[in-house]
Amino acid sequence: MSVLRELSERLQRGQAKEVEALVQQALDEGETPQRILEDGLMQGMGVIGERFKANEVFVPEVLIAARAMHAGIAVLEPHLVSAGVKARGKVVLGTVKGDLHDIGKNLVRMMMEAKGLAVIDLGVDVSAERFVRAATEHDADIVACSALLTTTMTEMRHVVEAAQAQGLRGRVCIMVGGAPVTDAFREAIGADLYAPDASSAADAALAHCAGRAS
Ligand code: B1M
Repeated sequence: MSVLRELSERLQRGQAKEVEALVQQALDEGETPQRILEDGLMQGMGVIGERFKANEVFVPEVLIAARAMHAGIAVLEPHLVSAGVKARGKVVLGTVKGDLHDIGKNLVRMMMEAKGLAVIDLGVDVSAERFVRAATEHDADIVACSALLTTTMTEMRHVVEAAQAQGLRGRVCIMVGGAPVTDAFREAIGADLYAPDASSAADAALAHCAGRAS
């Protein structure tokens, strides 16, 4: 089995130590950092994302695979930086003001990172003003808002309004998601993208950034 294939499979099994060692082995064998990232780590996490969407694996398996992915990226990161590998897009992510739920948001971050997107994670209880400030500071492509409560999902409207007030609409895409959020709600508040799960959120974000780049 090739080292990249084994890397992908060990990652899917969440074997962080083995993933670290295989990333180092692949580097020693002369694989490029880009290929290790895309054909090893991201490929493995992509399989997990698809299986999660199909209800074949669940939150714990995704979290364990993501931990293995982070272990591999930690070994790879200095080589990625020196090889000048660029992120495919920039996302400012957070759970909206008043809401402390972060398990789904963290899955969204992991899936997005696995697709090669740079994610600035603002954490939980994030005000509309903070989302917009961070989007400006980081020159983000996407502001991604998560909410788990029917009482806090209305905060997403404030994010759209704050982006509008700062002249960011049209420049920054606003994506919304979380258990009570629907596409009809997205439309009602004037946000741009809705995704029902973490894997679809990463796909939609990547498609948006790829569309902007071309
Ligand atoms: Co809370 N809670 N909770 N809670 N909690 C719910 C959400 C609730 C449905 C439970 C219930 O009553 N049955 C209910 C909400 C009711 C409603 O508004 N409709 C509820 C409540 C009421 C509350 C409190 C108000 C309880 C209280 O104190 N009286 C309180 C609020 C605190 C606050 O936020 N201010 C509260 C507190 C908590 C804990 C702190 C104890 C804990 C959170 C821990 C944490 O996140 N670190 C907690 C938990 C764990 C839950 C449940 C049990 C699980 C939520 C979860 O993590 N699911 C939940 C009941 C349930 O769902 N069974 C519940 C797993 C996660 C992977 O799914 O986050 O939906 P989810 O993410 C999905 C998708 O939604 C999507 O992708 C993910 C997976 O693919 N997604 C996005 C998420 N964000 C996205 C963003 C995107 C795209 C997709 O684009 C940007």
